Amino acid sequence: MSLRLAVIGCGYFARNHLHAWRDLRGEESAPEIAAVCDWDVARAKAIGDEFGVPSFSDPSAMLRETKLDFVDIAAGPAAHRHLVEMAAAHHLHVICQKPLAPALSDAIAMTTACRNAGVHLMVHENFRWQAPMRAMAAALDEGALGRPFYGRISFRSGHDVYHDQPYLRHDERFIIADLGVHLLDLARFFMGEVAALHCHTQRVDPTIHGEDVATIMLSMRSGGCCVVEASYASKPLQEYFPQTLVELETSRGSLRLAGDYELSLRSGDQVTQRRVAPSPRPWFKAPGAVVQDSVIAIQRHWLSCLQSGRIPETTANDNLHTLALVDACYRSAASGAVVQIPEHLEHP
Ligand code: NAD
Ligand code: 89V
Repeated sequence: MSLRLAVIGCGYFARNHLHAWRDLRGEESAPEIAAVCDWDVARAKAIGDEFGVPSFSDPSAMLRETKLDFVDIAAGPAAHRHLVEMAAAHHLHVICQKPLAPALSDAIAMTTACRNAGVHLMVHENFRWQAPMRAMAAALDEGALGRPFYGRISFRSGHDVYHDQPYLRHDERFIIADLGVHLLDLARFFMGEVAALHCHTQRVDPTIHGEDVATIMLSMRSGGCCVVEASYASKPLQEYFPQTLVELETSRGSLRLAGDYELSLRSGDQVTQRRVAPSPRPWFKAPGAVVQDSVIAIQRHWLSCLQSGRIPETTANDNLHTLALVDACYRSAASGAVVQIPEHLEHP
């Protein structure tokens, strides 16, 4: 069955969504892009013309006038709550970009609105869908490596991220809210839930408003620990933007994802190495291939869940645990204290 969707928000990242939906048309799920919408009329029209679909500048008019199964929200975080609640009022399922909302309380309200409307709400949390991350998770799932007791998840770059995303210069909460959210999700993906954390932040570039460096130490409920590092102020010897580097030590081995997708695995005394690079597509733009490829993977997952009735991996409900960590990081950075993470989130 082909599912009809509309993309709301036609800015920098939406192009990846649209290309991925278009490529997925060739697969069994065969989604149909029914419309696009951006309150910037020219932007909506340009992207609508490019992808051969009707464009709207008013989301509510689009939802009234278009037959849809779900909405794909690629607008900025400040618009997410309003748009998600509008889609839920039209009884439409929603996939929404990260961060789900600027504040945890908004994310909780959105989760509740979708649950009450009986629709699925999944967060477009794509880093865990990067090809090398799936390969690492598959190696852990095989069981021979045992459980991870130490992790290091590192994204340190000097790339000019402000060129494509100028709004990041103005965010009071910057690198943890925008990029850390991906890395904290990866930490949960590989190592489970967090019991406590400590976070140190810096603003190295004085011309931006928020923090551009964060170093986070997570104490996991399993007893393990994980260091999460994010920096846009680094001048690394080798620039790997937008690759995330990962090291995991487990009870019976170790895994290391180095630059250029080089994945090394030690299991017992055996060491193996392979390259897990994304498969190229004509619309990928260097150096973003690994991220663009993960957009296809997460959108494929969403379609397959909607069609089969399976629960997606990063439901809004699941993502509240990641957002609670984002919130805790800012509290820890402000106070200097270790912040305990409650096992159960208090929400209606
Ligand atoms: P952008 O500013 O380039 O584009 C957002 C667009 O949404 C703009 O064109 C704006 O006019 C439109 N918009 C905002 N509110 C709207 C509303 N209420 N109705 C209709 N249109 C509206 O931003 P971007 O860089 O494309 O980022 C969009 C989202 O994608 C953000 O949440 C960002 O964090 C996320 N993002 C995710 C990744 C990833 O890898 N997952 C990468 C980059 C950006
Ligand atoms: O994935 C993102 O959210 C992007 C980037 C990796 C550049 O920070 O904003």
